[in-house]
Amino acid sequence: MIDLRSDTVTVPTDEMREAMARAVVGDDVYGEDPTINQLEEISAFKMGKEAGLFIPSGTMGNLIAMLTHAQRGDEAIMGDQAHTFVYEVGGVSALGGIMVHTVPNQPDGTMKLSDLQNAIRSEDVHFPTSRLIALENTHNRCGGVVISPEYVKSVVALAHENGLIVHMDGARIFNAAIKLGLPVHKLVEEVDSVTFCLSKGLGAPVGSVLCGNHDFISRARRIRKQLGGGMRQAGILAAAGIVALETMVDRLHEDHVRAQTLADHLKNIPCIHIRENSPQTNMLFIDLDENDPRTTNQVMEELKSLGVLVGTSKNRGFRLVTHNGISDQDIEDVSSVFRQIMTQ
Ligand code: TLP
Repeated sequence: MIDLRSDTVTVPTDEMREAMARAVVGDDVYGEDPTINQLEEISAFKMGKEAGLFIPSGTMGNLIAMLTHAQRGDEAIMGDQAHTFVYEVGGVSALGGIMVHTVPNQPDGTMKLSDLQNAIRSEDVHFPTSRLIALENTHNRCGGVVISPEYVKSVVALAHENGLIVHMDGARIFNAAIKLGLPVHKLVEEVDSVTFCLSKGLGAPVGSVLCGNHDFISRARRIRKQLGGGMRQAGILAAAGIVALETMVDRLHEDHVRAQTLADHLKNIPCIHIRENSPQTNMLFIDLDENDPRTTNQVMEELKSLGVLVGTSKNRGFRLVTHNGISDQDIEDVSSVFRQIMTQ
């Protein structure tokens, strides 16, 4: 099977497995796992923040960040296509009593500054308190698109002027940094907190890291424990994360090139439309022509029967994600399979 459903399907490299076997571990709830401490330090340094916190998943990282920044009845402003709004099971509201206030995401993944400004509540006894703005980079549902540091800066300026905090869901922030050719800290230097994932394009089996200042991270540590996310000898997982940061960042460029090659092949196939702006990083979004009589599910099943797994996207769309498990030959094979089923 050639699995293009997500970069979450990557498996640990041999080097990660060796590091996992050798990892020195301790009880992390006591702060005594040296490998986790090392991962947190490396992560904070890379993000240009004071401290880091190892978290089981990106979803829990975003949840912990928002529960730490906001109280029950506060409002979190985010895009209507944000992962935190669409794909996180409403956790911030269900578990934190935080109201979500969405504003439209533009096709480039940004939100208009005027929409953000209008979403910020004035001081009034009737209103919830606007507490934070959440950003996402790369932006998943908008096509794996890259958000520029200049835009982030303008959102943070607006937020801080109004007393709001900014959290960045940087699940794939390293893809954005590689695409822009900038050190990753340049993409997050203004934000108050950032989560990034080790278990997507970077290939580690488990884990994300939340970074911010010392005070925020010590409060986040308590919330992680409250949610049941305090892990014990999880240095065995952090060891893979360290290898991921050391060996897997620069190769993300290969995933971006392969996504572009796939787009170049597929654009010549009848009834396939490459979505505008796609691909910018490792996600290619395509749409099935409305004249094709098949449903996306039918096409997905046909692809599967020929050994190709893809994800679906809104309307008649598919998401194809390149990652460490996808080779140049796989790209050629996937293109042939698409050609076969679209021209039969
Ligand atoms: N995204 C997954 C699915 O949940 C959709 C995927 O396959 O892309 N932020 C962003 C921007 C993400 O794309 C994801 C995962 C997360 C957070 C959550 O990470 P995990 O899966 O570790 O909870």
